[in-house]
Amino acid sequence: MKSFITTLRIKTFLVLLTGVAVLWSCKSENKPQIVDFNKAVTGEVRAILTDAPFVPARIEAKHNTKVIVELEVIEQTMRLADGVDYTFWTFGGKVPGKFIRVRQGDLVEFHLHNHPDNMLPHNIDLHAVTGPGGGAEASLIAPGKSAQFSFRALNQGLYVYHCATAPVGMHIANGMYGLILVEPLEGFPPVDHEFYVMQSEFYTTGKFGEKGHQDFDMQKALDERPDYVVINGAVGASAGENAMTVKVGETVRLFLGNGGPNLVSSFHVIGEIFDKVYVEGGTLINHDVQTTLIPAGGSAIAEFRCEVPGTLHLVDHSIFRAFNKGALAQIKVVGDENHNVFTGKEKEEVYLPEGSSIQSISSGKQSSAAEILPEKSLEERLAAGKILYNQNCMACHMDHGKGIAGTFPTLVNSDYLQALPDKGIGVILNGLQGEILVNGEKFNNIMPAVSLSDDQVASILTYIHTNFDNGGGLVNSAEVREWRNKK
Ligand code: HEC
Ligand SMILES: [Cu+2]
Repeated sequence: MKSFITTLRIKTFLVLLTGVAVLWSCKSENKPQIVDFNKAVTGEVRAILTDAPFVPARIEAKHNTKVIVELEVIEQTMRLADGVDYTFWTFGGKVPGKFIRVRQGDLVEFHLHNHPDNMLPHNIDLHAVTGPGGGAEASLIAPGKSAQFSFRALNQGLYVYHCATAPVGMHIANGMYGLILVEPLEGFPPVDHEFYVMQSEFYTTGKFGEKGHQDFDMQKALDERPDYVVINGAVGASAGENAMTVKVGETVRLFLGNGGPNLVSSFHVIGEIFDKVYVEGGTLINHDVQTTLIPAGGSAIAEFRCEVPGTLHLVDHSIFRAFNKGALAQIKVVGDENHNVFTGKEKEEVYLPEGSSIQSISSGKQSSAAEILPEKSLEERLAAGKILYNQNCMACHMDHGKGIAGTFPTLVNSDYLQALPDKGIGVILNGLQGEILVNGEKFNNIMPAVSLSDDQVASILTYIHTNFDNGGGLVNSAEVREWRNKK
């Protein structure tokens, strides 16, 4: 009896082992081609294409089919940022280009149209294509022409497509990229929302924010020094009024792409953790990810559930790109608070350990307070004051003295500052604490004393009074010296 059971166990074990081996061989390096491309597809559908941040619904047929894609290249001038225009070259009239959705095994009949008003020839290289140039040679056309080619979507994945007409870099830099999703025939698991989010850079003759029409700057592109790094084609394209919206408790799948042409994106969502990431847009799934890398000409798929309300910021965590070059989008999550997940600020209070008083910050390049320098002209004080402000004050009072509501008072047209008989010398040298009223807004916080020389205080105050709309006026170091001596 015992030996019978043992034999049975061994047999079961062997059967299991064979099963594992079969599975293993499917997963191994030489993954067999699971699409039988000699088998004809049945029926046909016309692909519905969408502009970012929207994603087309999946094709519902149970079997592989012929998917007809019609994509039109349009060269046109559009908004890059407020007051900034750019002549974009587009797949479908927007940047990024239209989102295309097919299934693994589908036959894609692709029609590329080059609008007759365009100036240049264009084509398309889809990374989802198995074939020369991803279709580039097969689709190269002059303005006023159409080209057709077909391909079988052999591999599952989220793929970038782009123009590959010489100079390739320039066609991509001007906006010619988008995403094509090849999903498994049975589809991805259902989620509440799917969004299309694609990063890219623009190289403009003018600096970031410089008004008017901007042209492409080849030298900046060669140097890989973009003025704009944007999500969905323009600064704020999917933020503010155009933010994506979802409800608390809903699940989100982001189809992420990076058109480049040069930079790699460290994609992060401030306030969320990706439950799942399809690494590089392929079939490998990673879990519990904070930041996922999206190569130029590559992709990723990220999924998460929104547990609490608030605004999520989608950024390239190469963070100057997000806050200074435009690489920021938003998802607004609306619904009820869940304090079991996140409480919000429970309280804020002054932190002054016993025996301590207002701290002082000493400036790095401090010249001795006693040192008497010759007085400077207004221009010299403004130039020096700007640099000193940025080093010593901007961290709290923000760029151009804007302040932060409720925490750091504004220095712009400040009635509090203008009413100070010492022009603000005391605030800088002594610090400030206790309740104050600035332009009608109450603050009760602590400003540490900033240790600076007479000359430096004079320059900062001259700058703040003149450039931040406080009535102007030169402050001399003699006044600061006098203030110190009186004390
Ligand atoms: C660590 C943060 C911090 C730094 C650095 C800082 N401040 Fe302040 N500042 C504050 C806070 C907080 C207040 C409000 C204090 C209160 O509530 O009583 C304030 C108040 C002021 C005020 C009066 C209110 C107003 O808006 O007119 C002036 C003027 C001022 N700061 C100037 C400066 C200047 C100039 C510098 C740089 C030399 C500087 N501050 C650096 C935090 C800071
Ligand atoms: Cu092109």
